[in-house]
Amino acid sequence: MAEQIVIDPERDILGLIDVQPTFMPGGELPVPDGSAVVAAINRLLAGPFAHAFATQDWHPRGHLSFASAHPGKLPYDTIEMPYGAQTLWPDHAVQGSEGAAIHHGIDPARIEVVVRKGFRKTVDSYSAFFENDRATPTGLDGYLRARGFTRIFLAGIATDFCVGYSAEDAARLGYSVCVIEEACRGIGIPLPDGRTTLDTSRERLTAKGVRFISASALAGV
Ligand code: VGL
Ligand code: ZN
Repeated sequence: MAEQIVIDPERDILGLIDVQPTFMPGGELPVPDGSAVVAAINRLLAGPFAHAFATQDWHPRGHLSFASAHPGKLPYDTIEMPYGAQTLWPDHAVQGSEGAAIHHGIDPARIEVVVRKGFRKTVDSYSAFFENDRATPTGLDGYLRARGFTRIFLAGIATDFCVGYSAEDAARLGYSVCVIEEACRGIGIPLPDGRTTLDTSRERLTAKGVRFISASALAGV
């Protein structure tokens, strides 16, 4: 039998990244099959994890990651910001909008903290830990450390953006990190070399020690 991972309920936490209707079919920045994460996540929440955190992408109107804020630019174009390259997006996850809520189908019982990100108009924030300047903290690291968590299991949207950057930062901060494949969906922007952002993010993360696992590897799911 394949390796089974046994969850330690007091040291392991499930992180739900941007499980928001804005990123699902019918939303403003729809990720293919994005709604499928809801059922997969509820199975994890009903299973071995005792604790979960969630993130919410939470942008003010006119956020500088929106293509609409840059005349002549289109969604998925790239521009240079003071902190580096920034992909431009359709307007999405606007503070207080229905699409920015955590999907109402997610069982909220075990979500003990919600971290909002991307609320500064001039800086985007993909990661649950740092804004896209890779330096401004969201506070989540302090929270998780104070609670004694050492291993983070990630689920949500988008595998190649907010889940990926969260995983990378978590590994850099010293956590052991697993991405649960069935509980994530990605965008997959085509790149000039024929690969997509899903290919490059997986490669980058694997090199940093992040593991991509199946939910079936978790004992008790
Ligand atoms: C995301 C693009 C823009 C994500 C958020 O949740 O992956 N992607 N904002
Ligand atoms: Zn966003």
